[in-house]
Amino acid sequence: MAKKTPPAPKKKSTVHENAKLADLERNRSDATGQDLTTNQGLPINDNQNSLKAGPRGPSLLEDHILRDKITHFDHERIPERVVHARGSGAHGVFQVYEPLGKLTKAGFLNDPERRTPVFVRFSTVAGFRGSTDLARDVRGFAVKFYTDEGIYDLVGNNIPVFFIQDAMKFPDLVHSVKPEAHHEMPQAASAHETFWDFISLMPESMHMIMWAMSDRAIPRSLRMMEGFGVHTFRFINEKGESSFVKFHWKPLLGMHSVAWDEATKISGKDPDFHRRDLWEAIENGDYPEWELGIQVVPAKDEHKYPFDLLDPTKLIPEELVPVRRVGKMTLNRNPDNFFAETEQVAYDPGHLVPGIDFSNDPLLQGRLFSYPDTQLTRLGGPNHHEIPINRPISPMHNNQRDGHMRQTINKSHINYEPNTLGGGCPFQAGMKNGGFTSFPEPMEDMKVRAKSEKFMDHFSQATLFYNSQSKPEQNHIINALRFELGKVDTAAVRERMIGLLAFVDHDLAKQVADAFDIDVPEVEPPINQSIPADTPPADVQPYEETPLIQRSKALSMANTIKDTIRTRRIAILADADGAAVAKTLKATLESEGAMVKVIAPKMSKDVDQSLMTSTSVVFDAIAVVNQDPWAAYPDAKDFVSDAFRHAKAIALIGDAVALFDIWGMGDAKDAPGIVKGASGKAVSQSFISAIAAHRHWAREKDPVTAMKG
Ligand code: HDE
Repeated sequence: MAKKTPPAPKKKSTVHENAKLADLERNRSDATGQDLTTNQGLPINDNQNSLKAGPRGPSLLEDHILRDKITHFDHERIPERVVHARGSGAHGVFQVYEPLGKLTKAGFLNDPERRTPVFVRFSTVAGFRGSTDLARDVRGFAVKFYTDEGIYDLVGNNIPVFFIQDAMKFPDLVHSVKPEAHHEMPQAASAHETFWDFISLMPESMHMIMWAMSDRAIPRSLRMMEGFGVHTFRFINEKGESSFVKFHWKPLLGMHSVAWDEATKISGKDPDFHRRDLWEAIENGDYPEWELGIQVVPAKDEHKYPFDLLDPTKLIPEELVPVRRVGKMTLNRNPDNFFAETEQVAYDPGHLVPGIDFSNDPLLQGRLFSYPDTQLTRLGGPNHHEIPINRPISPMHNNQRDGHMRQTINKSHINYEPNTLGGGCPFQAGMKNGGFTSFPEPMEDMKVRAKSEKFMDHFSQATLFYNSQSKPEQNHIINALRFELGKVDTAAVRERMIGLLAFVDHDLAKQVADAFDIDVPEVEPPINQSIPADTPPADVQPYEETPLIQRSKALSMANTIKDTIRTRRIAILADADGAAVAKTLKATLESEGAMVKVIAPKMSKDVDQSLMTSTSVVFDAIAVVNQDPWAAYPDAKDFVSDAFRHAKAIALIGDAVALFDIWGMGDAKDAPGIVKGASGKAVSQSFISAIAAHRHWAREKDPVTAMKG
């Protein structure tokens, strides 16, 4: 699939980037060449011994140096985020391709020369701050834009829909998925009773469940996942005209995932796998890039679709409203200090700039309250906007004062408005000076606790998602559900889930039920269920003729870019006899942008890792040079058989192919994605194509059928 080349920016201006860098610089501390001091700047003479009444006597309360050190240490931790506690961040820039003035007056979306600084934090939702990166979970994808008109936060996820339709249910959802209240287990996993008990009673979650059980929930890399604003927002242009908009982030490296068995093994071998991958890519200059996409719905079409634009459990199929790619974000700098930047960053969907506004999505409306509220506890008070990572680059003036940890020293005693003593300042900006105005949406209705009728269709898009998956992707969903429900003790919960799945797709329900010997109830299928097998994917039919589209090409990761091995991690197993072959192959793969490690039984010059310290689950592909010495090592067998099980490209060079017979994997040597040749040169081109294809899922076996023999 050809990669779209974005139009080159006319001229690069770094003025805004520099403003943020200078702002952060003022707060950076560098101790190189400096003496140790207390927090008050008192030079410290002895950092080894506390002050005592004699060498064997008790410590003295007067030891202000010990107290200065220990008091600060005692308060080093702040509460972790209630959700999204585990995260990794990076700085970067955003640049729009061409002015979007017809749609929005937002300055950063209108000046292609402006490089707007951004800080992005990716996260998992359910686990604690130290939990594994490879949990089956939604990933947060939160972007803070430091624009000329103030901070704009696009606080999204890597899945375009959500579990629930109304903020009222969020605490229930989160309580159910977090570790259970009595014994605080399991960590970072939805595979437990309380979650599925809740879900089995929430049919509105079924679309999201399809995504969460798909490979989207176990990404290969944070750099290789899509991002979504989820809710419908509004654009407003200079004329005050409004349209609805959904935001997308499209990764230029394509979207890729790992296998579930691999994810569980990575969690043991390298729980920081995603964090490390992001950090290393940026350190190596392989800057992750995403294009910003927008789906725009004119105001007049608000009620045109069979779903409600305000319903966060629905997406707008790209076949109905194409995604227009309007700009590019590049992450180009790792934080200097995890706590100061990644931990203290405070996102808020309520941080808006003129030209962008909310819709009435009831989930979004609830979020507007939650984010600033939670920061009061997490960051300790109302001045968290003064923390360097949260400060806007645009000037900030108002009459708010005081509070915990106030940093700003406001000079005037005039802290009210209107005033004459301060010359009336700070003035209301007014619209002409870029003052923010909400879209004047007409409102007249009864106060009710209710939802619009279109919110009640809980299954059509769950079925659309399932229908749109390739066969291996469908199998992964089935197996994820078998795994998750297999961790549920209460039979009635499992049965309720099978009942809900039957509304999504009868065969899906049947295959999941097969692992538990549950009968699938006969249910009235939703309108677009059980489409004929020969229906081509990505049918585009005008809405007037077909109210619900049946398959969407954009929903399957099988259709993502597969033309590059850039930044892919490749292991070459080669001892001294294979060193020359390894060296040439490594050079060829690196010239294509891959990251290659040579692995031998022992560490030595030209060897990056020993067999003992490495594992194939942290690589995308492996090559084995020669049969010797690998046949003698059980670890080498695990290395290769895992790579085979996880459907990775494997190159067998020289007589390495014999290993498959020695290890009882003889049938496997002719499977897809296995490349054989006498030398590195002989295999390199086919190996590169096999790696670019990412995974060769045709090799997988159905675990339940396999168990049955
Ligand atoms: Fe959040 N969410 N959320 N959320 N969310 C938080 O805010 C909340 C929702 C998302 O890297 C919290 O600062 C409510 C949808 C991300 O710092 C909290 C509801 C989406 C992050 C909160 C939702 C998100 C958060 C916890 C339903 C995708 C991490 C700490 C009404 C569009 C941001 C914090 C970061 C974090 C509340 C639903 C994304 C508790 C009440 C939908 C990426 O305020």
